[in-house]
Amino acid sequence: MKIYPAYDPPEYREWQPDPKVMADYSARMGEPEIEKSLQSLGEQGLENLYRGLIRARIHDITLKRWVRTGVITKAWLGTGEEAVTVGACHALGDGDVVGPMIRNAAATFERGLPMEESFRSYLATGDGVTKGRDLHFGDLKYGVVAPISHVGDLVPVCAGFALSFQLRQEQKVALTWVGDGSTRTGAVHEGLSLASARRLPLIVMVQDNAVALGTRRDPRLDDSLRGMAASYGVTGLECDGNHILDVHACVRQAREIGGDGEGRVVLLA
Ligand SMILES: Cc1ncc(C[n+]2csc(CCOP(=O)(O)OP(=O)(O)O)c2C)c(N)n1
Ligand SMILES: [Mg+2]
Repeated sequence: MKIYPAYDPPEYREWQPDPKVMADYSARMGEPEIEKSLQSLGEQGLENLYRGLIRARIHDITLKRWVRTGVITKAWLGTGEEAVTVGACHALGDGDVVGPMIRNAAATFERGLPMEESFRSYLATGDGVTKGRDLHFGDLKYGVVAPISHVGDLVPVCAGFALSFQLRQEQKVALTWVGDGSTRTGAVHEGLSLASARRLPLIVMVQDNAVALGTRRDPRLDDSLRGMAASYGVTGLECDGNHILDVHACVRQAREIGGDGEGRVVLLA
């Protein structure tokens, strides 16, 4: 039989692990916070993390195939950035709320929505959560806020959720992801300013992939991103966004800070 390139992503043929990446990953393993995450996850938790990574990749492979075979014209993928979404979701508690951008679509199914909802949204079928109206989807039943197309807007929305948790004295946090490019929007500024002033239990994960929709980021933004937490007077943490245990450890810490009433954390990944 023949394997058609449209169905078999070529990047998986003859794939070899990169020894440096593997070594860098392993070198972090003895660190105390990563050790704490390993303890809290246990064997089942680790397997669930792995399942989450695979689910995210399968989701993207499906969408990519659909684009290549003309089923849909465009898809937003999180390929290569799965850890930052999956690791974060697995560090949250049951009642916490997430606001994923479409690159974080995996957050929807890590929080319990069936993966089919993503496909229904892309196909605009009438039986989906958005009833075919939008490919941006979520479901508050699972604590997943649906994004809109405008990048950055989930920050003030999630700050609102965090405010409701604080007012009701609920030990919950709201977490959202924001791309490095999107950190420059007014909405992010507004949401972070509110979270800072009110010490809201909000975790903003800056997903710093050094591109904004394919446009390379100006390196002058590096210092600004690193100084972002300090400039808003919020706690800043940094993790390797490709290291799922490091991501888990950082979000776990951010959540503990939220639970202490200190609230707001900007996490640079
Ligand atoms: C408010 C707003 N301005 C512009 C756009 C168009 N747009 C979509 S994605 C994107 C770049 C986002 O860059 P980044 O936040 O770094 O995300 P990445 O592409 O790296 O995931 C832009 C400008 C938009 N969706 N919303
Ligand atoms: Mg980016």
